[in-house]
Amino acid sequence: MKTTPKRYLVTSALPYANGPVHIGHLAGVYIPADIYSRYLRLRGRDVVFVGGSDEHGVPITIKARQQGCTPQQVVDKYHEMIKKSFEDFGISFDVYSRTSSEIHHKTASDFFKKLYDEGKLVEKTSEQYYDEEAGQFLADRYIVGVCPKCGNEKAYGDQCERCGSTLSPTELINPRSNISGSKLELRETSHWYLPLDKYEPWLKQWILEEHKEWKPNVYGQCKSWLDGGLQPRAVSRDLDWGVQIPVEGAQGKVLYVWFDAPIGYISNTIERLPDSWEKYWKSEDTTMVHFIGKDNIVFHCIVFPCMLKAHGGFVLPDNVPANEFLNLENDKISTSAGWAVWLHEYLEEFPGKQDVLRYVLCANAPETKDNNFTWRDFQDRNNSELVAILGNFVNRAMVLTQKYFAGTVPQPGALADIDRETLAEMKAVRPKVEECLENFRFREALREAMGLARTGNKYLAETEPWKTIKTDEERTKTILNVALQISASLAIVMEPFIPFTSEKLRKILNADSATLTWEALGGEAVLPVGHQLGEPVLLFDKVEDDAINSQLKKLEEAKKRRDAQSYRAKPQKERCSMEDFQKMDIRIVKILEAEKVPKSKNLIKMLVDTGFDRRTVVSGVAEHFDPQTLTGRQATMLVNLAPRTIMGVESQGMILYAEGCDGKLHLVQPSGDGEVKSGSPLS
Ligand code: B3M
Ligand code: ZN
Repeated sequence: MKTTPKRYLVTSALPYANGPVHIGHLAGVYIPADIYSRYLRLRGRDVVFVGGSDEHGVPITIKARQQGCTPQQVVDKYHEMIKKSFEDFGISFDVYSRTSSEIHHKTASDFFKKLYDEGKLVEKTSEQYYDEEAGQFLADRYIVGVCPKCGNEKAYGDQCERCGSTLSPTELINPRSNISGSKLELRETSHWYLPLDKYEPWLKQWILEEHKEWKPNVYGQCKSWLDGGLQPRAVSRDLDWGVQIPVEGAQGKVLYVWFDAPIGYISNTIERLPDSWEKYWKSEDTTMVHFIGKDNIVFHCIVFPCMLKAHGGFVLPDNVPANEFLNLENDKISTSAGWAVWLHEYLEEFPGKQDVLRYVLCANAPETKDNNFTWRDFQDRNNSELVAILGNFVNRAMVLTQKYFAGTVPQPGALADIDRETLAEMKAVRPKVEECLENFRFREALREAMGLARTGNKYLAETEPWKTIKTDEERTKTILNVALQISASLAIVMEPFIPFTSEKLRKILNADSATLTWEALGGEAVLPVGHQLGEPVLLFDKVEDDAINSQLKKLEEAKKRRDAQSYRAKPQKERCSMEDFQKMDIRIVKILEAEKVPKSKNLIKMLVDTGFDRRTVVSGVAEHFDPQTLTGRQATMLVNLAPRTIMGVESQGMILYAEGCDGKLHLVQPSGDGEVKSGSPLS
């Protein structure tokens, strides 16, 4: 008798709808969640894979203010954009909805109301900073002031980024609003708190004793939170964007975004399955798994479970396989600094190559530690793994069968040792991949799956059917039969990881997913003898250097913009008198010739037209300019500087340069209407 299939509720963090999604999101959360869900479905399990946009919270209101539109307009724009990116990358959500939906507002509001009515929340009054100009209380992040520890003038209400200290807004000296810039006043306000401290003994038992199998990074973070002792957490905010608090006298207060967002998992399930959602959320035999990034661990392992426990009747997560972070070219991915690879841009630049990114991000997933995405690695993995191993193997098997046996699966004869060994390796793939996937080891699972393509490649290289065909047609039939069975197994095992390729491969093999089932994986006769194959087309193509260089160039430009954003002007020098200034004769000049001073490292010798004479100046700027690019250009020069001899050349004056954000020097030139002639003085 078959056991009842298990039921799975797979959730993936709801991205904030205040910007597009990038490779960090995909690698950390959505690819593993999608692989897992696809795998479960292939195994015939009952799965609901839930996603959606997180549309509340202060950052969205700030973005709306900056862009001069409403928060709803902000989330409408990004929700659509994010949803499309996920669809484009084959993230197979059963539902992708949003927290501004009516059903979510109702679900979250009812959830709060139940806790409130049952006295599970504590009401407390405290003083918080209020920005009169913006007409709102400010979240810690939006308060800036002087750090009491290091004197940094731009420390935030929760942290000083210069010295790293954790702060509270009231510790800041001279606090100001980061929104309006105005001074702040302390005002009394009351909020509802979830008394996490009361749940501490239960959490310790549930996590530290009963979930020792959780990933070490997740378990470790929970342990350190629990060891540090939990405090009550406010679940409401003074804000006009979010889920209204359903209590009389609570006008102008909404649920804290981290209270309503995880309830979004429930609302979205209700939206998709209005009649059967409870089966998933409320029966003990549901396995619930939350896919998240490491910054969300406390909310999913501590806060949300306490909310569910306080409410009662809901299942708790069985596992929270949180990932670490993905860096980009050795730097932290940052939306605000533009240091990211956005999914929609990737698809414009690499159309049809979703699977290449899926493959690279899974092969390199930040499962146990922060990891790094580099464009060179992307190119390498595409060219030397996808093209050279997987694509090449399938193509050889197909093309040879086409050539020798008119594209039909040949009848195998007696098996040689190498055939038996190879088939045994093929058979061993399924249990290995299953074991990895059941335990959230996605990189290793992909490596095992890819191992089958390596096995296939090696098999063809050793059996050389292109040679045997000349002397032994029967042997060739056996070899190609084995190679085609391996290709069929590859189509099956690759489906969770690179589903677009898997589909392409099914077409090439002219076999559908009713034949290529998970149970068939590793089978020796999945493609029956005489089966007519489809047309061989290449699964992957090479990524050329040009494409990679242009991505690197794009990042280089982003870096320049980022440097410009974070540029801080140096403090002013000591004061000088008008007299001091008037001693200096500064003129617009024209550079007539420029060349490097022989044997010097950094000197350029220039002949300049000052308007009243021609003379030689020397500047130590060879690392900033190619001399040729200076010729013919206007510049600014201190003409009455006492001459100096540098490396045997007399310099009669000094050209002035402006320093760019990146430290590079620029000529200072007149701009505006009309011509400024050589010799024109600065005044
Ligand atoms: N939106 C934070 C994040 O994107 C938050 C996740 C909510 S999951 C319920 O990192
Ligand atoms: Zn500081």
